[in-house]
Amino acid sequence: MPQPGSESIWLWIGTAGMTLGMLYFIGRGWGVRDTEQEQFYVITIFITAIAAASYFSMATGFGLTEIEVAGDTLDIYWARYADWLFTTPLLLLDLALLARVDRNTIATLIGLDVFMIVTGLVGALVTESVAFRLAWWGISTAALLFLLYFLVQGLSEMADERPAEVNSLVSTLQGILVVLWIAYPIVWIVGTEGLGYVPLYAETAAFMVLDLSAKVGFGFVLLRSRSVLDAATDVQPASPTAD
Ligand code: RET
Repeated sequence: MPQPGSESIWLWIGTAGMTLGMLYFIGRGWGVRDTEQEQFYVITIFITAIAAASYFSMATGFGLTEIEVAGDTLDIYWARYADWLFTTPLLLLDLALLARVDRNTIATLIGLDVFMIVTGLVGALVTESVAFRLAWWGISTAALLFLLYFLVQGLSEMADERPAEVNSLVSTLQGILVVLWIAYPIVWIVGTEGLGYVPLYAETAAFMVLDLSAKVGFGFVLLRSRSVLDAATDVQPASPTAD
């Protein structure tokens, strides 16, 4: 089994950050009794738990493999994709449930998301040629762009029907998600999986910062305000004259 190099420092920081995030969300969710609110805690706790396990597997070398491409040896952290395969649909579900988007939109988003991660993994593991790797990156990035388009469109359709403070939380989370998710294919293409402009050490640091922001940062913003979650899970549709 190949062992991580000096980049393991970032993987250990990732393990610690995800674990602390998970414990924080467990602590915050402890007293919550409302079943609809509980689902946001359960989803967000699972997101950080899966990521903590994935980071631990990468830091200890289990989540790492080596491949040969055009005479070069590449270190591929495959465990990232295993993590993302489960956690990115859960992140979308968090946001979709908050905005109460319809089932078809949720299914479309999750379908595109799984397609994006699986084609990204294929791109990372292809050994025949660099051109084929880049082609898979293009396929995966196309899926991401469709996903973001349907997300923004689906959320804006729901916007009018939700209380104002819920709308504002949804749009903050949407902004965080769009900006962070677009950075992933950029790090991949400039990093060791793609064109190799950025070494593995810096790439691992960049993914760690992105992962912590997209999971712990996102979860923190989502679960920070009880009153907004109360409004989001209120069965009464909001009316502008209610108070
Ligand atoms: C890959 C491969 C290259 C093309 C694209 C990718 C997109 C990855 C994304 C990952 C998001 C991860 C999150 C993790 C949370 O911690 C797979 C790098 C488009 C969008 C949000």
